[in-house]
Amino acid sequence: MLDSSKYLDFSPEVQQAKSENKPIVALESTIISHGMPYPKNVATALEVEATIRAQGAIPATIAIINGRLKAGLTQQEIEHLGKAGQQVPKVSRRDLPFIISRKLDGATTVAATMIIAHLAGIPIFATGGVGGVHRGAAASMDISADLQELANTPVAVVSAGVKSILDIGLTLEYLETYGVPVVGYQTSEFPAFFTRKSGFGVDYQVDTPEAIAEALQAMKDLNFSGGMLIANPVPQQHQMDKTVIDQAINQAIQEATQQQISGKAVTPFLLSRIEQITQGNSLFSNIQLVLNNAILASKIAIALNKPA
Ligand code: PSU
Ligand code: MN
Repeated sequence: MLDSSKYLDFSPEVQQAKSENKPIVALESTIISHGMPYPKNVATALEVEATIRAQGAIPATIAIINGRLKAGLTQQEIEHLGKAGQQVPKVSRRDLPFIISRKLDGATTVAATMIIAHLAGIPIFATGGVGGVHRGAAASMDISADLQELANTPVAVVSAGVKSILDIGLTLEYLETYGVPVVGYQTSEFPAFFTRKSGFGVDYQVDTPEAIAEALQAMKDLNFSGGMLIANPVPQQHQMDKTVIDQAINQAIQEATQQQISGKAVTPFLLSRIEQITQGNSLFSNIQLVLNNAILASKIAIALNKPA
């Protein structure tokens, strides 16, 4: 039998929640170190945790500290990941073995967070946006490892869709090929992170957390291997102007091409340039949609915990 305790530590709060069978929501840490600037990244991470507790669930922020996989961080550890920012390695699936063996710190992407959440027995995870198929991927082959993780690891991810730094249509095609259900929460349209609409539909519109939990329970009972992508649109009042955000994204992509940014640096580069170009307006929307996702993930975690 798999023994993850050699590598994985639970925080006291998450340990207790597990022993009392309380609902738990996993959170990622690349968004802290690489997705937002200090000190708003730390304030947001703590506010997301508080939001989950206020809903009646327990947050488990996931990262790697000194080579140990962590389900649940201390406030000091969150502060460290936020302050050290880009100096903390961004860790996806392929990086995990070496960050562990070299006893380094790591900020986990959606893919790595799903792996650790699964080891920790946490089936639901809230974030802002997931990685996907980049524009121009036919030439660059830049496709986030997040999509393969959604195909293989049974953890449901609540996001606000994907940013149009990606090719949204190809991202959805990829998910279809790998059998990942794409669910719209109270929407029939897949959201584009900063805006509620993308022009693409979802596979299933689901209107209650309980109905999402029922579908997840069926996947679990039938031992399905992959996850689910739950798309929760940014609240109407925090949505961005489409023209403004499209222009910022196009400019950021153009700069990335000119500066020959490649590999794992692409997504963090685009995120920080978009924030600078929009003079912080996109950061505000980003924070609001993450909080909104934390609330929905908490409700799903609570619904999953109720006996059927
Ligand atoms: N997209 C966002 N915000 C983010 C990320 C993506 O809108 O913070 C982060 C997530 O951690 C995601 C990772 O898992 O970037 C994807 O990186 P890549 O495209 O290199 O796989
Ligand atoms: Mn990539």
